[in-house]
Amino acid sequence: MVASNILLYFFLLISADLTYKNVAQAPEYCGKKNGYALDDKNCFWHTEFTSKRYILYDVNPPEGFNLRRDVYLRTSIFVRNLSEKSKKRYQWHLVLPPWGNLYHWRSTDIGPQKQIPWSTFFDLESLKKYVPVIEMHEFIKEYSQNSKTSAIDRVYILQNDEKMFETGNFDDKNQLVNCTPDALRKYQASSSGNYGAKFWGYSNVTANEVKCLVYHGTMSGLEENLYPDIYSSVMFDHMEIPLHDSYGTKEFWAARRSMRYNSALYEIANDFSQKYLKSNDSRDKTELPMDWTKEKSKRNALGGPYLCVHLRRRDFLIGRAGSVPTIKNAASQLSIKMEELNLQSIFIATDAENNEYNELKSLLNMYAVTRYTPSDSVKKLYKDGGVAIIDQIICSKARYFIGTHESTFTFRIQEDREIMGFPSKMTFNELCGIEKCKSRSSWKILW
Ligand SMILES: Nc1nc2c(ncn2[C@@H]2O[C@H](COP(=O)(O)OP(=O)(O)O)[C@@H](O)[C@H]2O)c(=O)[nH]1
Ligand SMILES: *[C@@H]1O[C@H](CO)[C@@H](O)[C@H](O)[C@H]1NC(C)=O
Ligand SMILES: *[C@@H]1O[C@H](CO)[C@@H](O)[C@H](O)[C@H]1NC(C)=O
Ligand SMILES: *[C@@H]1O[C@H](CO)[C@@H](O)[C@H](O)[C@H]1NC(C)=O
Ligand SMILES: [Mg+2]
Repeated sequence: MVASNILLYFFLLISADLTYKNVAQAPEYCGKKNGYALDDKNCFWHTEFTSKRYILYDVNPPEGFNLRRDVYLRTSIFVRNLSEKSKKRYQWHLVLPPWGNLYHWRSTDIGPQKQIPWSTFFDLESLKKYVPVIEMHEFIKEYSQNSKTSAIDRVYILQNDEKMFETGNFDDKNQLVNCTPDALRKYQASSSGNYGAKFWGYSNVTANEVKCLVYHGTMSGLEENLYPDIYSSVMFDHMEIPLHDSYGTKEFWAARRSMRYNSALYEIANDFSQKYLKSNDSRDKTELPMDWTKEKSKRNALGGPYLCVHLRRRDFLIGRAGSVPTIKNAASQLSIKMEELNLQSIFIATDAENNEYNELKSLLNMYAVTRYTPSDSVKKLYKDGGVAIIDQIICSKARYFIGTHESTFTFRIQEDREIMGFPSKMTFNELCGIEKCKSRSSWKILW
């Protein structure tokens, strides 16, 4: 075995693509003990010749875009911590799960909305200043090493502790359990014994092992499941389950500040608000340095001369009927605010049906009411996800923002306004629902 390993080592060394960096100094033996032949090529290559380690993750399918952004934050803080702790022994990389098939992405005239890379929505260079991230398509290329598939070493399907409420034991939990057929459905084993075929719809991504893990606790507790001497790639499904270690801390806000959008989306939003909302970054004091690490604490943002409302409808009308207003009631709340602020212009970000939007617009006909409607080419390029971000950017630069109770779409706008330095009272406002106004959260930025 050892002899064949050494031969294999020389073979790989000679044939190695020299652009592949981080080659380890000397081969020892492959540490894998879970049913791998010691000269397994993947094992040998991944764990012995490179210090690169990869964390992949996915989120419960029904979750929306803006909650997924929060799961990214938790995960990015976790991976950055791993890098710092491992002191260069391993180079941890966070693989960005492609975007696709979200419930709210309803447009059918722009082709399938799946396997969308993060660069469509976010600025990868900004993300990389916080933690090393790579897109899924880059991972596949890099990790397959000329073979036809990329096999993730181990996948954990995280599961809630269903018994927690019965037993009243709320201690942290990190326990392997047998997978039920239901949990495994997404990971059907193929004839070759590998799991796969359903990772974001990529037929060339598989997994060597799939484990079910009952988990209760914060992100940092996942570390004990990584075994970086054995595995070079570990994926966690249902990554929405582990909680923030440090919600609202400086660390949280640094990660959040690194989530700049694709610069093309800022340009589209700025063109629109210059044209229709008399907005101008330098006059409105909403400019930020190009590099988020150079940002400084401030509270003097003024914002363009318009009010933005995020009026969340659709599923909120059913699931949270009490905390959203009727259109008539929304109009009256908005008019009162407009008087108070002495503004003429309202920007409406909404997922409402056209008839509701038109009703609102006619009830507010004493003001200039606008919304953003994308051109065909913007929709084709940036999809429903990009159009929603354009709405968020425009709202983030309004003089006054008023959102919808418990909407993560609203929360992300509030965070962007905190980063830009608005006085908090111009940001943390919500429409009152049919029931009385609920108390609202205001998570202020820390520097
Ligand atoms: N363009 C646009 N889309 C919206 C708006 N409000 C909601 N949506 C869409 O509906 C989704 C709402 O889901 P999510 O992001 O989970 O936010 P939440 O459900 O409000 O917490 C967004 O991601 C958008 O796709 C809006 O004001 N403008
Ligand atoms: C990151 O490290 C800090 C400092 O050690 C710790 O307080 C925090 O809980 C860690 N967070 C995560 C997500 O690992
Ligand atoms: C993996 O599959 C995708 C399409 O599903 C394809 O675009 C990509 O080139 C494939 N990559 C490799 C390394 O085979
Ligand atoms: C924005 O405002 C600044 C300062 O008032 C001014 O110098 C600049 O020309 C304005 N830009 C546009 C595009 O109107
Ligand atoms: Mg949602």
